[in-house]
Amino acid sequence: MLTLALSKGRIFEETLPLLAAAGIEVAEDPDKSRKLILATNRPDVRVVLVRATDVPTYVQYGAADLGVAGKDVLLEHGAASDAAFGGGGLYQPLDLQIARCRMSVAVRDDFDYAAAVRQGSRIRVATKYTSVARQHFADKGVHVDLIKLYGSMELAPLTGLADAIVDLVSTGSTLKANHLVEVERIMEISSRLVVNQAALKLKRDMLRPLIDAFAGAVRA
Ligand code: PRT
Ligand code: MG
Repeated sequence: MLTLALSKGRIFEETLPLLAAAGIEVAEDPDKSRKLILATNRPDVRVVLVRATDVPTYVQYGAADLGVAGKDVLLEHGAASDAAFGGGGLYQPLDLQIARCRMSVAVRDDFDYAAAVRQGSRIRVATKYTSVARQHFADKGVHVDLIKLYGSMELAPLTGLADAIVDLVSTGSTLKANHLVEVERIMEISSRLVVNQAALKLKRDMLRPLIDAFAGAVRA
């Protein structure tokens, strides 16, 4: 049995065509059922639905053989995971080029970020991505106080919790609707295939064709 960990929403939706290229069809619609384990047209392949941030954990511990996770999630997971797992015990064979966005710094449209940086002020930054943010500002020599949030980062500058946020941006409409402006792009983000290293050896005959089909679909 192969177990694939996916999160509901954009990752699930955008992984479906890749699965189709490997001849796999998910038998149920996650929006219409409350099931957390979904069957496929292949009796030896199933999908488990987990929170986006939990995908690397399921794969690392082998509860899922493979999964799809954003680079944002993988970077934060890698920073937090036990060194004994050698960087998470996760093999990352493919950039699937799906769920693309960028990680950026944004501030209220009336906040002069450039001036704050120039003056060497301490900037309060709210984010879910504390390790990427810490590294980014350290590289720039900008002094920051990081405030860890788990959601709705956009609210932080509007309520005075923070001067800036580090968040994901795709169309930019969420920033715009909340009077925020993007002042720095930190990195491009897309989702990666992650595979459990032990499974790669033990289930190679099942995994290899699937990885190859995904790779072919990404190139196409
Ligand atoms: O939503 P939930 O709290 O359950 O979990 P999650 O946010 O971790 O999952 P999900 O499904 O929303 O995101 C999964 C992955 O999709 C992320 O890890 C990213 O790699 C990727 N992705 C791609 C995005 C976006 N685009 C994106 N736009 N994830 C989140 N957003 C959010 C962003 O945080 C911001 O609030 O959408 C808003 C901005 O969108 P625009 O279009 O208004 O700019
Ligand atoms: Mg979300």
